[in-house]
Amino acid sequence: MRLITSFLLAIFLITQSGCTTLIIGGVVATATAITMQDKSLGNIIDDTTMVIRINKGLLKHGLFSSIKVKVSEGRVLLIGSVDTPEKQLTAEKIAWQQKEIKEVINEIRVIPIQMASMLDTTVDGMITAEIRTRLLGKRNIKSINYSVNTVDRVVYLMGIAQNKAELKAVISIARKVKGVKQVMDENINFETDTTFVLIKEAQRRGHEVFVYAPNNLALKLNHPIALAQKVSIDDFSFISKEDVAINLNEMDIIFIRQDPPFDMRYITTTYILEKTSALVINNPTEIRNCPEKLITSLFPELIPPTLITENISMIRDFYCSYKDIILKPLYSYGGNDVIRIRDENSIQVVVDLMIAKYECPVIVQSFCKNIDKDKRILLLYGQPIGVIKRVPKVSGEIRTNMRLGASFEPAQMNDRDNQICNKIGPELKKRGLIFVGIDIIDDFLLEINTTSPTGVVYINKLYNISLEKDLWDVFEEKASSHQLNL
Ligand SMILES: *[C@@H]1O[C@H](CO)[C@@H](O)[C@H](O)[C@H]1NC(C)=O
Ligand SMILES: *[C@@H]1O[C@H](CO)[C@@H](O)[C@H](O)[C@H]1NC(C)=O
Ligand SMILES: *[C@@H]1O[C@H](CO)[C@@H](O)[C@H](O)[C@H]1NC(C)=O
Ligand SMILES: CC(=O)N[C@H]1CO[C@H](CO)[C@@H](O)[C@@H]1O
Repeated sequence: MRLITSFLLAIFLITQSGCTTLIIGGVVATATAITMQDKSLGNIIDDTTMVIRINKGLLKHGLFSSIKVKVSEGRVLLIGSVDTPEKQLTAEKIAWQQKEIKEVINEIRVIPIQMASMLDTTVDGMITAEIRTRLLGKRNIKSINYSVNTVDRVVYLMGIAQNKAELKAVISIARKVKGVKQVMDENINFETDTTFVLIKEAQRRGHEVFVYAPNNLALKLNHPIALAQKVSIDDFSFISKEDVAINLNEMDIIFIRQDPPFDMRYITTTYILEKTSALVINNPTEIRNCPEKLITSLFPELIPPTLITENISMIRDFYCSYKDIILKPLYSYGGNDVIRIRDENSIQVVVDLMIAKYECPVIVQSFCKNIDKDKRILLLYGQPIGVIKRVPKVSGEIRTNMRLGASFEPAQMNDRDNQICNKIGPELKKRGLIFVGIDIIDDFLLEINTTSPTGVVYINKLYNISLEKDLWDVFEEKASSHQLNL
C-alpha cells in the first residue's frame, strides 16, 4: 500500500511537474486542491515494444546509428547527435507517431559533421558503465529504475525516483564519476518544481492542499466538482490520501498548474473553473484568452517582427525580408520544436512537419541575435519579483527553456526590462493574471506564461531567498478580498 502511494507520487512529481491545477485552501486554513494530468494507471504501455517501433522508424530514415532511444512509462528520451535540425525534428516526429506516447524529450543535439567525429564515444561508454555499476552497489537505490546515457561526457538520467533522497544520491554518484562534464537530471528532478514549493509553503501556513487531474474535473448540476486527493509534503516525499469528491466552491484558492497542450481539454478546464466562487490563479477566462505566444501581440512595440500563419509562401516572403528566422508551433511549450532557419531550402520540410504534428498555424519571428541576453522575469500582480538569466546548456543552442536544461545566473533588470514590465503590468492586473512568467530575449518580449510559470526554485537558490513567501502573502490577501467581493 505504502509503495503504491509513493509510486503514484513519483509519477506525479516527475512526469507531471508543472502540470497541476492547485487548489489551495486559503486564508483561514481551510481546504486546497491540485490537478494532476492523466495518470493512466492500469494502462502501462509496453516500453520495450515502443523502443523497437521507434528504432524501426529511425532505421528507415537512416537515423538509427546516430540516435539512441530510451522509453520509460511511455515517455521517450531521444539522445545523440545529428548534423541538421531537420533530422533532429524527423526523429522526434517518428517518436510522436507511436500510439500511447505521453511525452518526447528531444535531447538530440545538432552538431556539424566535422565536429561530430570528434565526440569521444569510448569515454562516454566508460562513464555510463561506471555510473551503472556504482548505482548497482547502493542498497537504497533501485538502480533498475534509472536509465543512464552519456553523450559527449554529459550524462542524461531518466527514470522514476522513489523519493527525493534517492534522487539526490543518484545525481551525486553520477557527478562524482571521473570525466563527467554535467549531469542532466531535469527528467527526474522534482526539486526544481515551483508547484512543489508552493504546496510546501501553503502547508506551512496551515492550509489544506488537494490535487486533482484535469480529467477528474466535472460540472454536476452546475457545481464544479473535482475528484481530488489530499496531499502533504514532508522533506522527502509527497503523501496523498484516497480520492474524495470536493465541491470547488468550498475551496479558497484554485491554482491552475496545468501544462499545455492548449487543447480542448485545457479549454474545458477553464470553462468549468469559471463557475467556481473560489479565487482562481490565474483567472481561467484570461488564461483562455491569452495563450503565451499570442498574448504578446497586445504589445506590438515590445515584440520582434512576427508572422502567424500556415501559408508557406507568406513564410518564404518573411524569410526573404529577415534572412534569419525562428519557427515555433503556436501552442506548444517549453521550447519544443523551436527551429531556427537560415536556409530557404529547409522552410518547406520544417513547416510541413510542424503543421502535421500540431495541426495549427506556426509563429514565425525574426531571430533575436543576442540569445545571451535571455531572461525570465516573474511578475506578481503586475510587479516584477524575480529575474534570472538563462544560459543554454550547449553553446549555439537556441532553445533556452528551463525544461531543456538551461542553467541560470543572477541578473539585473535593465531599463528595457523595466519598460516592458511597466507596460504589461497594468494589463496583467486588470485581467486577473496574478502570477506570470515572461521571457525576454535581446530586449524583445517573446512569451507571457500565464499557465504555469516556473523558476521560483532557481531564483530562491541564486538569491538565497524564499520567493514562495512573497507569493503566498499576496495570494492570501487576494483570496480575502475576493471573498469580500462575492
Ligand atoms: C498563400 O498566400 C498567398 C498570398 O501571399 C496566396 O497567393 C496563396 O494562394 C496562399 N496559399 C495557400 C496554400 O493558401
Ligand atoms: C510555462 O511554464 C510552464 C511551467 O514551467 C512550462 O512548462 C512551460 O513550458 C512554460 N511555457 C512556455 C511557453 O515556456
Ligand atoms: C541565506 O540567508 C540566510 C538568512 O535568511 C542566512 O542565514 C544564510 O547565511 C544565507 N546564506 C548564504 C549562502 O548567503
Ligand atoms: C517507480 C518504479 O518504476 N518502480 C519500479 C522500480 O523497479 C522495481 C523493480 O523492477 C519495480 O518493481 C518498480 O515498479
